[in-house]
Amino acid sequence: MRVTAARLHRVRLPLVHAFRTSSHSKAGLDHILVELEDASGTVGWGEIASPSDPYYAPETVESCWHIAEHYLLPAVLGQEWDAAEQVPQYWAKVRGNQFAKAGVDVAAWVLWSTVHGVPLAKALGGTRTEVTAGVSLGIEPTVDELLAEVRRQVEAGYPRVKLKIAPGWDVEPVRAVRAEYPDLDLHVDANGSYSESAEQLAALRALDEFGLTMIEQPFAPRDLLAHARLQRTVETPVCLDESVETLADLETALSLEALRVLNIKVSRMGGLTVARAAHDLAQQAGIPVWCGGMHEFGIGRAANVALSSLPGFTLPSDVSASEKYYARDVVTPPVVARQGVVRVPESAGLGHGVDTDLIAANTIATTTIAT
Ligand code: OSB
Ligand code: MG
Repeated sequence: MRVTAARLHRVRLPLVHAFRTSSHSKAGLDHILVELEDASGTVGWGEIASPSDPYYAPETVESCWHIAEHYLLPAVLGQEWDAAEQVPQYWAKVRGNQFAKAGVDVAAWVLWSTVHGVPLAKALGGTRTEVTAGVSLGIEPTVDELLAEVRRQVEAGYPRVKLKIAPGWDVEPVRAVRAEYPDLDLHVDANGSYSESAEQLAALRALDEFGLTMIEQPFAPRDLLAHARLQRTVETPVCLDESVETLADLETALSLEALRVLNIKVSRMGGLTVARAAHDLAQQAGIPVWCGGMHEFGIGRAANVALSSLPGFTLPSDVSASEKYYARDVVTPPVVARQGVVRVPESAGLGHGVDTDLIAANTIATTTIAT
C-alpha cells in the first residue's frame, strides 16, 4: 500500500447536550478528519478527536493540525507498507501527540481494510458481532437535572452509566443515583481532579459504599503512586484513563498495582495499533478493559466499535449512539444502539458511508498534501 495524497478537514459540529467535566464545559466540538488516498483513488478516513483546550491531555486542535500537517503526513506519504500496524514506525521519532497520531493511524487501518475488502473489526482481530455501550454523563447544574439525564439514558436501554465527578460533586450525586437505581452498573470518572488531601481522600473512600464498578482516574495522570495507594485502601476497582498513553505506562501501572481496570482510548494511545497492543497486554495481565470515548464523530466512533469487538473488551464501552451527541453525524448510517447494543458492521473498511456533503458544509479549514 502507498499513500499518495492526504487531506485534513477541521469540522465543527454542535453537541445535542452540553457536556461538563471536572475541568470545562463544551457545547460543540471541532475535530480534524483525516483522509488518506492511495494511487487507485481509494480513501481511508480517520478522526483526530482532540479537545480544543489542553485540559484532558496536552494536545489542542491547533497542535494536532500542526503535527499532522508537518510531521505525520509527510512521514507516511510515499511509503510502501503491507499492514496498517507498520505505519506508526514512520513517525517513531515524534514524541507524544497521541491524538494527532491516532487520526492518521485509524485512516491507515480504514484504508487497508477497505482495499482488502475486510471489515475494520475483522482486520483488527475482533471476535464480537455486537458490543455493549455505556453512557458517560457530564456534571449537571443540579442533582435533579442529573437524575433526569440518568433516567433518559436508562430508558433508552443503556445498561451502564458513568458519572463525571469532581471535588464537591461526588458523594451527593452518586447517593442520589444509587438510591433510584440500586442495581445499575454505575461508575465514576474524576478526570484527575482529586488530590490526596485528607478531605478529598475521605470523599473518594466514601464512594466505596455505593458498589461502583470502578472509580476512573481520581488523581493526576502522572501520579501512578497515588492510584496504587488508593487501590490498597478501597474495594472499588481503580480504573486508569489519562495515566496510560503508552504500553510502557501500562506496564509501569500494572507493576505498581495502580489499576484493576483499564480504559483504552484509541485517541489517547495514538491509534488502533497501540490500542490493540494495550488490549493484549491487559488481557495477559488479567485486567478487564473497555473502550473510552472522546465524543467522537462517526468515524472515530466506528473505530471505537471495531476495537471494542476484541475479546478482552468485557466491560461496556463509551460507544453510545451518534444521536446522543450529534443531530446529524458524518457517517451514514449513523452509529445506532438498540437497548445499549451496537452491531459491529460486516462490510469492508469503516462499515459506514462518509457524508462528504455534511463534512463540506461544516468545514472550517482544509489542507491537502500530496507526493
Ligand atoms: O475521561 O472519558 C473521559 C470526554 C471528554 C474528555 C474526557 C472524557 C470524556 C468522556 C466522553 O467521558 C465519553 C464519550 O465519548 O461518550
Ligand atoms: Mg475518563
